[in-house]
Parts: sequence; structure tokens; C-alpha cells
Amino acid sequence: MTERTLILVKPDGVKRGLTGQIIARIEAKGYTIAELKQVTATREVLAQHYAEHEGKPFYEPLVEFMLSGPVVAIVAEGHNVITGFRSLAGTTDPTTAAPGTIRGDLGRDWGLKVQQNLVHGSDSEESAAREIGIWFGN
Ligand code: DAT
Ligand code: MG
Repeated sequence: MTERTLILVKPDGVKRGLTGQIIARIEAKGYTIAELKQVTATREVLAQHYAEHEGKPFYEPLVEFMLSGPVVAIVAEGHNVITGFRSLAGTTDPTTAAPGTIRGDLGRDWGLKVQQNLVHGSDSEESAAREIGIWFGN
């Protein structure tokens, strides 16, 4: 099924100059870039984006990290792109993310916090619709 997902290159990815490599992997998989912009997030946007994590111990550090520099927000489109991009990204913790994935190949594991894992990808159709609305409007 052709669908859309919301991808963020997080501040660590932008600062390290990995945006191009990450986009290249998305395109190489056959997905298309429908929307793309570099923005600095706000607390309001992040409160909506990470609403499911509010109250968890890592929530505040995660928000602070996401405010630490610009992010690149992308709407990618393609067959099963929601699941497909999560697979490209790898599991949450870069230390154990599989080689071949964005987090496994490019994520740093020398004592950085788990939240510095380069990318975000929506985890369901509902999340994708919600998150695309948050970052790009309707
Ligand atoms: P994902 O980004 O793989 O969908 P998530 O939605 O569970 O993971 O969490 C959102 C972000 O929060 C994740 O990219 C990194 C951070 N995070 C999650 N679990 C964490 C933990 N146990 N400690 C620190 N940061 C965490
Ligand atoms: Mg998530």
C-alpha cells in the first residue's frame, strides 16, 4: 500500500553532516521525498510529537536534545514506507541496532544518550498522519 511517513533527521544527524547520507538511503530503498524542510523545533511542537512519552524519565532530556539544533523534517512516500523506514532506521539504541541500518551503521555508541539516535520515523498509520500534521500542517 502506498503510504506516507514522517521522518526526522535529529540534531545529531544534522550536526554531523549525515542528512545527505540518510536521504540517500531513503531514496535508494525506492521511497520518494514528498516534503522536506530544515527547522528548529519548539517545545510546543515537541510536546505534541512526543506526547506518548510525556512523564517518562527520558522525556525532558529527549526534548532538550531535540531543541539543541535544527532538524530536517521529511515526508517520505512509498509502498509500506512506515514499516520500511523503521526497518532502515534500525532499533532504538544505536549500540545494538543491526549493521546495515542507519542507526547501526552511523549511530555513535561511545557514551552518548540513547536519544541521540539520528532519526525518527512514525510507527503506525495513525502516528504518521498525526505527525505529518504537526510538522507540515494539513
Ligand atoms: P523510536 O525512536 O525507536 O520510535 P521511541 O518512540 O520508543 O523510539 O522513543 C522515542 C525516542 O526517545 C527514541 O528515539 C530515543 C528516546 N528514548 C527511548 N527510550 C529511551 C530510553 N530508555 N532512554 C533514553 N532515551 C530513550
Ligand atoms: Mg517512536
